[in-house]
Amino acid sequence: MAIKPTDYAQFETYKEILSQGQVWQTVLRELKQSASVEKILRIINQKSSRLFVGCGTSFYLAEAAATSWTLLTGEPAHAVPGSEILLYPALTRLVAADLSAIVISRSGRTSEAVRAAHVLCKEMQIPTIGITCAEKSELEAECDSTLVLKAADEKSMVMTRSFTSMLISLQWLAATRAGNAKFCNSLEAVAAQFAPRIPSLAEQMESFVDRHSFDDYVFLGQGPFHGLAREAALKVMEMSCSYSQSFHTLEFRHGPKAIVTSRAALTFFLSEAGQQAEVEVLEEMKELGGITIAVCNKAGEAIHKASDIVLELNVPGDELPRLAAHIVPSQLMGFFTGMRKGLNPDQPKNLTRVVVLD
Ligand code: F1P
Repeated sequence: MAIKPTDYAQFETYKEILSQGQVWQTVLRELKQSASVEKILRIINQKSSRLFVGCGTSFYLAEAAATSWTLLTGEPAHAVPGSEILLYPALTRLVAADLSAIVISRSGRTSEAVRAAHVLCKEMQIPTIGITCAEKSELEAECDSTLVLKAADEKSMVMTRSFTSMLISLQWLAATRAGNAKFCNSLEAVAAQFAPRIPSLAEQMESFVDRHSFDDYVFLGQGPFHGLAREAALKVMEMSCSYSQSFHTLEFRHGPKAIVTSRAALTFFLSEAGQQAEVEVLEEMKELGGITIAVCNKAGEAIHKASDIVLELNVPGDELPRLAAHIVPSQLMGFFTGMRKGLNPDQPKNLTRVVVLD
């Protein structure tokens, strides 16, 4: 039985995806008024390099935040999953003297994230802050200070607005650290301008998903878009139980393109910095017979010609402040693909909201 668009509103995941522009505005307003921001920046600034840590979506968020941090501040930053800190502590201990750490967890309860925060903060004496959407969490108890984004919390199992909200908050912190007030204003402008765009992106994606059927999903992005590509692959995997992978865009030529057929959905996160080189890959994959999906701010003729669908954000200004908005079409792809397969994206198979280990 066909589902009417109004019926989607009964799904928490759908409501949370659509709420993103509004929630970002609240999160940014609260950040500006937050009493803890000054302390958090003082802790982060004690050292010269940053380590971002998380699990699952929060790890891909760590990757996007680390690249954003370096681009905004010029400071070295990298990301690892919480498990790396636990299983290979020597890799972090070697560079610990220069590090401050940012541990990310929506729930603040994921065992690997909480234990990683403990090892970093209490055992390695690395200045450590947490970022979460939950109040009074186990994570908070292990960190020197914690930023809590209550407005971004979710009922859903799958992380959508918590991912984007924590990403823009970390970009906001980096820009504040760099004294870049213009960037902070741009984040607010993006939140306001993108909010009314989401329903039309949803309509576009719903109709695309209805008209296609795929065996493989691939997500491609470079620089700050690579973390987004990994998160996009996870969204489609979690919500639709589909086989889904991610690569750096130009890496796709080096072997992975072997899977390209008309049953492979290839999503390109097109940056402005690397667009010419990325569009060349897009054109080649179209030639090979893949179904191509372009996510970009504004598409020119070449992108339209080489794409089966173009999802334009249409938000004026620089690229980095609108980074988070680029993930929304893939969140919608995961949701509609899951619905079309008869799954309930609010209750993904085999998943729990938090992975808590004994
Ligand atoms: C992280 C996470 C989610 C994933 C799954 C289990 O949670 O790995 O990304 O979708 O539901 O939890 P958190 O540490 O950010 O709360």
